[in-house]
Amino acid sequence: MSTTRFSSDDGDLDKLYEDFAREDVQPLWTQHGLLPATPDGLSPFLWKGATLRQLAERAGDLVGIDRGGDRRVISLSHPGLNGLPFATHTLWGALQYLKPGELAPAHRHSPAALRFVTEGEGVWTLVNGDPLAMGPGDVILTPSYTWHEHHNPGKAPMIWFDGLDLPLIRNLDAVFFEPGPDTLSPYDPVATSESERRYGTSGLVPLSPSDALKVEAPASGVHSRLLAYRWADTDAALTRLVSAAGNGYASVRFSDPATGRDVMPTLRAEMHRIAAGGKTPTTRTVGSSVWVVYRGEGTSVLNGERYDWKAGDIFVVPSWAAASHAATSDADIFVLSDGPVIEAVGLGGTETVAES
Ligand code: GTQ
Ligand code: FE2
Repeated sequence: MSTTRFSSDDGDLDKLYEDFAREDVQPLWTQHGLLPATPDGLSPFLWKGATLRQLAERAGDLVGIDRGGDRRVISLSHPGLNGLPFATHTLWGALQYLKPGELAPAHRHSPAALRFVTEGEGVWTLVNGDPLAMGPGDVILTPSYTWHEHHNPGKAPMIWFDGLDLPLIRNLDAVFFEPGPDTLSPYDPVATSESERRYGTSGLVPLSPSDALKVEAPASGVHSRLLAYRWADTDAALTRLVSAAGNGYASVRFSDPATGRDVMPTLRAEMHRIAAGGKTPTTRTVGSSVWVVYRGEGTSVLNGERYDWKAGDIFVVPSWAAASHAATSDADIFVLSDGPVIEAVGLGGTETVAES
């Protein structure tokens, strides 16, 4: 790659531009869009769930698990990102497909990940050996540097949403990766993981560390020690909140039970419920997000454009995009965002936009 050469009709200036390029420097005065008035890096975009599912199934027929990082994953590639396999500048969103009997073998890496199960069940994700059952609506964490493997001992293929901070960590050039053994770690398929047994009671955290979890302290605060958030709990919380709020919508943030902070330092996870006929105000937030429709149908208006969605669809809300969401049938939407990173650097913010 060579440095961009700018040009001018003025011969002396043009010669200067030529020398700039040869010496690998660039003038600021020729850069356009480097400092936009407000974030403008990306457009909203929506992928249809039915299409994604079909493509994942075809990959299941044609591609073994051994190709491509030991994962059969189809990543969302935002057309505004020049062919990169990224949903936004900071967020990876993907569908992972695992057939009966298959193992996506253990590995670990510096990028942090979570899984949101849109449908199906039967897969176990082992995190540092702790077996986490995966079922519809569950959120499963595989934090930075934790060993993780996915195993499908069931009879049906399973598909789920993967969210990672991979684009961010790549741009920070801080990706580390280590493969584990090819074979499955032995595990007991118990419905309640060690992580849930210890940290799964809201409002109560244990005082002593756990050898089984291979952690030094009960709660270091680096990432949540609770690694599975079950749909039954999320659903119950949203039901209570919607009735308490009385305006047809409510949202919850998945949090570290010991600190109340986000589940991981780079990733925020939320569930939004909008009852049939409900509509949220229009807001804009610094930082990008990926919205995974779990249930229901509706329409979002993003920077003035309509995006109709239903269960399985996934869409991107870019940084500072004006967004409102309305449901025509009871809707639940899982949201992954880079909010904790934006806030850590002091740039967080949300504002309500007046309705026109
Ligand atoms: O399941 O470990 O979508 O490492 C991307 C990278 C999933 C995984 C992805 C990964 C994984
Ligand atoms: Fe991984």
